[in-house]
Amino acid sequence: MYRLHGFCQSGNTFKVAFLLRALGQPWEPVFVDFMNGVTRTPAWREQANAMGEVPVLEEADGSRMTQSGVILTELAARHGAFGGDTPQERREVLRWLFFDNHKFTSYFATYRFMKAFGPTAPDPAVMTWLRGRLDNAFGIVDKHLHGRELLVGSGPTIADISLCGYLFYPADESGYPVQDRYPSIAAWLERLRAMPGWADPYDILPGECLAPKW
Ligand SMILES: N[C@@H](CCC(=O)N[C@@H](CS)C(=O)NCC(=O)O)C(=O)O
Repeated sequence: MYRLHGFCQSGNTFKVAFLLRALGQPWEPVFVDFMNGVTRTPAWREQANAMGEVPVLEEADGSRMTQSGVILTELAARHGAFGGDTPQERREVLRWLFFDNHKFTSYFATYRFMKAFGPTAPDPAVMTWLRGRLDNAFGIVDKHLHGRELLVGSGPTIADISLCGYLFYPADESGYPVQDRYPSIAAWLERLRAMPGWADPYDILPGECLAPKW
């Protein structure tokens, strides 16, 4: 049984939960009180993840894996699905995982956090800068998905599962108009929503749903 440490607002945690469910692997969630600063405490960093981040995937023997891209890659290889069917596809999957971690999820998650959950009102200049980065990253993904069903190859992969991680949350959390501005991304999200294993993050991950603050 896998134990997935995280919280419901965490799209990075959702990525791992979605894959575990798609693989049909047994898992249970372990709540991490991120909003109250647990991941910043020395004790949590010592015991769970020195990088101070969730998700953390705990294995049956108590060992831990972190970084969603690493976890997704390892689970896909271990369970023989969603990793890409050929060496070329696997390299493409890795390419999208890097893009996601650097530019797609990271800017979107930061923008959404500041808009919905940050301790103080977001600085407009910072939000404007981040929005420019988002426009660039989302434009690239929308163009890539134009005329394609999925990011890589003909079946769903961990590239899809990684990039979609933050895009099933309520639109008012980020205020960024993904559905309206990016038709190919919107259609791709509908396809992923129909995949076995998909669920709303707030239905499967622990913690309280919070109203957007700003
Ligand atoms: N690249 C990491 C990012 C993980 C991440 O940023 N997680 C957030 C919560 S969703 C976090 O723990 N942030 C803590 C921080 O940035 O200090 C991954 O994909 O696992």
